[in-house]
Amino acid sequence: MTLRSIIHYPDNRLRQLCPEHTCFDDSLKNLVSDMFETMYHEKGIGLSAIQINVITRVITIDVSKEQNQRLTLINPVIIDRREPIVFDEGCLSVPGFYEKVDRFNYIKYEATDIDGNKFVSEATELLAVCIQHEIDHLDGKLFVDYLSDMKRSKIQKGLIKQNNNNSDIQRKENPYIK
Ligand code: QAP
Ligand code: CO
Repeated sequence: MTLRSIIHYPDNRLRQLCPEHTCFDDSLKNLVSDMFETMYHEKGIGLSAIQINVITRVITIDVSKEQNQRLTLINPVIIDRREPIVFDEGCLSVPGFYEKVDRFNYIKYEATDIDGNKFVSEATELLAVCIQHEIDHLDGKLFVDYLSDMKRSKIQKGLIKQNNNNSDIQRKENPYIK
């Protein structure tokens, strides 16, 4: 188990279209275990592999209060959606910002589990919204894309400031930042 670092908006690496995941082996189990560890550590309810710079269609979710109901979705596809709702969303890649987004309150979806078995399931409310949000990540999409230009640029400005202030990587690699 290893904590991985999360890529923050507006990093362009979050804009890639992730290809289907094809290999159901120990390296997948290792990836999923690192994703849960990182997600719990950062107090998240959902994480997509692309957020830790692994470009493949793998998602980890746990929306339970006790943080003990792990859901791993590989190559998930929504096959039915009903009941539009507006949901106040955040994202581990957009830390500190929350905005209302149009989603669906019910989805039916298919996915593959960690052992490579395909299944169909349904979700409502927070879990349904979380799955919609995470599948967007796999297509290079972020919740900020649904916002007005003004709201999005305010968030972008705030995060660029944050990233410059607290990034050890930038400090080490960029001699111009003191
Ligand atoms: C996506 O988001 C989601 O800003 C998962 O400072 C969010 O886990 C789906 C988080 C809401 C449905 C509804 C965000 C943690 C976690 C932050 C997350 C932060 C710390 C976000
Ligand atoms: Co997110």
